Amino acid sequence: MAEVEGGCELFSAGHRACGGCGPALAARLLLKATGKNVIIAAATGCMEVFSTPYPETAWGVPWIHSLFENPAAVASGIEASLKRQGRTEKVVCIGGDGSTLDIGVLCISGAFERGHDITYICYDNEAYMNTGIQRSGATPYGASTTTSPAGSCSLGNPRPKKDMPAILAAHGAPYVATASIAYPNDFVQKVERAINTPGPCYIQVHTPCCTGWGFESGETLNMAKLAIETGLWVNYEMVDGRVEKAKKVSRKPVEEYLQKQKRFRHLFKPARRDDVIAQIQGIADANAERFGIDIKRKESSE
Ligand SMILES: Cc1ncc(C[n+]2csc(CCOP(=O)(O)OP(=O)(O)O)c2C)c(N)n1
Ligand code: SF4
Repeated sequence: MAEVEGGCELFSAGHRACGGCGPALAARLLLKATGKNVIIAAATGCMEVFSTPYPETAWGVPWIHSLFENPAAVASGIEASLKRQGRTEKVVCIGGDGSTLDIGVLCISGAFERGHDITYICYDNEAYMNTGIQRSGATPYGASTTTSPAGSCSLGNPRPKKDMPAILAAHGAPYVATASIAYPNDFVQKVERAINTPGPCYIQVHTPCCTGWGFESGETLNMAKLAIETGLWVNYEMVDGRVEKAKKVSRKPVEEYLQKQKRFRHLFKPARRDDVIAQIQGIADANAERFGIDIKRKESSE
């Protein structure tokens, strides 16, 4: 692990993220994994805004921002140029879930189909946070956002999360993984593996947003951990399209996660919506089945 360079974090403190921001921690961990020999292509979004208010920057490595939908195209050009010059820098894209799962899909698909040697990191805070908490393709079923507001005619977001890892695995990506800031060493190791795997690689890291989800800023890591413990987020690796490793858990009921966040408050007040909570439990159960994450209790010998 590159850890720190000359006693300094490569992603420095003093940026303008909310206290307890999950994506800010992901950026710090990302640069611990890459070290200095990297060029970052960044999308528009919270991370770009809080980390690079001109003329300041928190990034202690070369960093370029263009348009919301563009980082994969920009990274493709950088990678092709570096290859031609015989240079060794790694090329890493970083974008939020709105940029990655919705608006940037065309450029990402093109970069992966062409086989560029890049690593794409999506920090998944499950909505378009920078512009005021609009739903994205990664917003979970039942969450209230400003464009899927819960009310008398709506139970919140009506669609499940889009399966972006599977979409990019289907492009022939040699390495695709999910990670969580609740398990920092695992995330760092996955970034190291991705940047050292030739070809286009993808990591989607779960990064709770205290402001958009509605929980206390000191609870960010607990929220990330609960997502995994309930099975609503699964940490796994896919090599050449096959799931190789998924983190096993003794699952908790999804309620323990939902009731701690304002975006799901309407499922508990003014009246409990057991039907919707059961549907969300069904999503966690399906995840557990698909990835085989349940730690089985020992059968009684009697
Ligand atoms: C093509 C385009 N559409 C919309 C915007 C406005 N915009 C800027 S940031 C942003 C939200 C970004 O959401 P996400 O990618 O999820 O990152 P987050 O803010 O959550 O970190 C939007 C919609 C834009 N800059 N460009
Ligand atoms: S709104 Fe969310 S993602 Fe944006 S800086 Fe605040 S905590 Fe971070």
